[in-house]
Amino acid sequence: MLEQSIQELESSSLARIASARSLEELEVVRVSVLGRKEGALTHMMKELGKLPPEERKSTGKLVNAAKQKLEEALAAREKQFADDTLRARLDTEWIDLTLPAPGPRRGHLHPITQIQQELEDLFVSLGFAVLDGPEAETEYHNFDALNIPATHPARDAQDTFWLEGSNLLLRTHTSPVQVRGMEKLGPPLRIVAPGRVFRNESVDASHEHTFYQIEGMMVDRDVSVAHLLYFMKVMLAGVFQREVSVRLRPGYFPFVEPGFELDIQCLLCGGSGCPVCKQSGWVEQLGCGLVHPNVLRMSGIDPEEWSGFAFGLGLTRLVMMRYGIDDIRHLQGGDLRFLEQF
Ligand code: 2NL
Repeated sequence: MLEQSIQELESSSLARIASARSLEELEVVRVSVLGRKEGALTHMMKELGKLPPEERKSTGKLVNAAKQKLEEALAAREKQFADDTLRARLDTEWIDLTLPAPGPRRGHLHPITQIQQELEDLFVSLGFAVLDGPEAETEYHNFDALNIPATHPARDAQDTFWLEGSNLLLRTHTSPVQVRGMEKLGPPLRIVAPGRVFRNESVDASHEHTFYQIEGMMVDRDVSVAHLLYFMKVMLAGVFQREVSVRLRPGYFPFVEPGFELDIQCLLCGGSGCPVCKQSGWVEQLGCGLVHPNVLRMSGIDPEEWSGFAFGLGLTRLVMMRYGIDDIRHLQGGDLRFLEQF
């Protein structure tokens, strides 16, 4: 009786193994036949103990033979699936060994560096010299020489990184480079000072402790706001590759008098109002003014004989404006998927 069930189970299981169409289906068959709890053959093996001893041996042999046969059939079918998968891959994937090697991957300059170098070239073409200076500065060059009083909040440790064990600080603007330029070159002069500057601020969505700016100044006889406006318009037209309309508003910086905030008419909407210009039609672009007489005097230039204009702007804002980038963190982060677009 049991012998016949074994035969039947064996042949039906072999048929199921042969018709299984995937590894998953094969696993279902394995569990239902050889599974430790539910397997039909496993159940039969447990039944053997109930047989009289003389039958137990021969039937046991049969069950074991069936088990071995089924295990082999399962393994063979499993290998067949693996072989089929591999063959399918070999049929679709191939490597062209005659292709030339791709070569080393080229990097490129960060968009902030690109715009800095463009501005340097532009100002050189206008007769300006590009100056460099220390990032760790004296209190005198960063503050006193710029007419920034000891009571000014910028001089507080909350706003400036002071270096321990020296009188030095991390420059908060590139103005000290221009102070050094005035001291060294004397008038007349045209200089720009691009570079990295530092503020002691907690970092959030719109604040970084390290950022990039460019400042510039021209000192000569009878320099006026008209000269200032001319150079600002040439600079902005160069950056944005088109004519720009500008307007001046009063602005306070201790080192200029008068001081201005310069806005450009929004490049995205042309002045009719959009989210970028917050519906005003104008976007703040830079600070500027005529160099304060105290500042000229402290660097050894006679304000009765000479006058000058000066300006300063952040390079990040300029890049964002040029490419229509809405989040400052894209530029500060190192994600190459973003940076490789430029
Ligand atoms: C801003 C405004 C400005 C200056 C920077 C300057 C430098 C010297 C003398 C006079 Cl040595 N002025 N620089 C003048 C006006 C504005 O920067 O918003 N910068 C990011």
